[in-house]
Amino acid sequence: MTRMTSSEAFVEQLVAEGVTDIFGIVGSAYMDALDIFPPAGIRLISVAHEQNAAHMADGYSRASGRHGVCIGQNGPGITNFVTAIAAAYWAHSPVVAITPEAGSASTGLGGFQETDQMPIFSKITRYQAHVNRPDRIAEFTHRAFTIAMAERGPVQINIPRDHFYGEFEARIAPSQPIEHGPGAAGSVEEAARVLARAKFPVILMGGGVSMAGGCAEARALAEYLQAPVATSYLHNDVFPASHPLYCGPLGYQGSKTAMRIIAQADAILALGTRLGPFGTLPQYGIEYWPEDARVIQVDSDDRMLGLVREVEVGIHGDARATSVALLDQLKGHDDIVCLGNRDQRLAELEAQRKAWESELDQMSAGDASPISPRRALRELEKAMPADAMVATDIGNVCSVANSYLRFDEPGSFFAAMAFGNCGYAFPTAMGAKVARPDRPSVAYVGDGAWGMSLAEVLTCVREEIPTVAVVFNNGQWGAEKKNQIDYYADRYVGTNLANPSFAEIGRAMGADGITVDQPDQVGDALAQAIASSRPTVLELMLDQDLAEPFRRDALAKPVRLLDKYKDFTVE
Ligand SMILES: Cc1ncc(C[n+]2csc(CCOP(=O)(O)OP(=O)(O)O)c2C)c(N)n1
Ligand SMILES: [Mg+2]
Repeated sequence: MTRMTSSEAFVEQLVAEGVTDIFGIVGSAYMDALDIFPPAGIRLISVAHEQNAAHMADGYSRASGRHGVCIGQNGPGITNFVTAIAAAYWAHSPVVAITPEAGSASTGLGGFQETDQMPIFSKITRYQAHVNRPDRIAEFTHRAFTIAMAERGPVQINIPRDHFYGEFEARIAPSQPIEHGPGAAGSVEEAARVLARAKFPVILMGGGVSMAGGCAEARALAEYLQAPVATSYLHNDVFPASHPLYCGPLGYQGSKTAMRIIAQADAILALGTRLGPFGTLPQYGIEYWPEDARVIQVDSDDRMLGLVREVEVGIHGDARATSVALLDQLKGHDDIVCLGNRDQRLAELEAQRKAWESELDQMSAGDASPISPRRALRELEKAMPADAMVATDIGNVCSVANSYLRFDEPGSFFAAMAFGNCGYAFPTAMGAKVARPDRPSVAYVGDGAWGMSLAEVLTCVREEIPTVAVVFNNGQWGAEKKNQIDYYADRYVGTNLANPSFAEIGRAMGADGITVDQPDQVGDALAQAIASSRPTVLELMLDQDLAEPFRRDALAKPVRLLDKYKDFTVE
């Protein structure tokens, strides 16, 4: 025990948890602690909006495998976090939101910048600590950091601003990593029996595989069975795209190869995926989920087992440890059925892969100006350096990118995941760049969503974070306009955009700005932006072509009963 002030105990605990970077906006509420960030070796990355600070913390954690931390002023600074913490929750990112609160002496009096900060985050965090006494600040901080990583999600440390002051004897705990095991032995044995008997096993790998650091172990299992591997929605980077067993991603704008292969499976090993409902919806008119297949699901969160789809074997285990245990078990089987038909299965995979690639090539061949979205995505794909990290936003063009984003290393793809908020990609790519300055970091963003993010170009310049924003300028909130085209007889309400030059705005903010309207210049422009090591806004002038909408599953043709609205239907 050492005598310290509350701010010192808090900052020392951050140091013990390995914190070196915190994203946020300065505020009086925590200034006493902030004052000693520099001597503690902690950098405050000062941003333009707190939502983006929390997205940056998310990107930082996804790129580094460490905690991402954000902080802001009590009240409005903290409520600005909400959208990004919800996004981190569904991305399973260990983000630590430090939320200074109005002073405890005046709680409930409606003083300055007061709101009850605990209920707001109650459904989007894994753990909430309210620091009820200054002398417990290090203890609560330690607990929050431990749970964020163990349970893979955001946590909140809520600190009444007066609790940064005070003196006491404090103990600083070392950071405490918690390992998950392979799951119950009986379940692993049962799963191995199911896999050994299967004629056409397919492995579906989700984010849990890379979060567990288990990509190599999962790959070894796939190779042993010679089982094709599909990746779950927006987790394209958990298996190497160049591997002969890889089929590509499932879900919206995913790979037809993956869909046509998984449709043939008689057993599915769902590894580190909750089988999210949006990620397994029919696509391209293909009802690919094989309803009769035997399903084994492995997840480190027991609540995910059997949640969305019924499973025959549910294993509460870590994707890495369970892969190792399953492979061990399978090595004890001398009757693995699918090894007998390996050549037919691999030939089928190769045929499906060729068919989908040539379909993609055909769809991506347009050479007009403005550029067709698919051509732009193909050119970006070809020019993307192997070590690049790519974050994608929510929008029509960004979603189509799912078919064109291939990676050989885990920790390379940071999509907006299931919360699906516009404005996710750019700050996330910035956070990733802070975590991994040695790797190029690129965000794909639609022009509508860019309006939510572009202020952070200021941060890129001020804080020297050379992120590349590829802005798809199609003059529309395209993904939503597509619904008005398909369901509302082209009645456009709020979906057309009149844009300035985003490249010029970028330059005015001190970044580089490039506008490209010729398809054959896209790749060079990306290469130039990455090589320059300067924050760059790369604006691509696209045509207004739109792919399939997001939510055919959830929309219906309009019905109007009142006379006044009778024309607002479709034929
Ligand atoms: C914060 C937020 N607001 C609104 C939406 C609804 N939404 C989904 S996609 C989309 C349009 C995106 O337009 P843009 O960024 O220009 O990309 P495009 O679809 O044109 O490629 C909107 C408004 C959302 N997902 N998130
Ligand atoms: Mg757009």
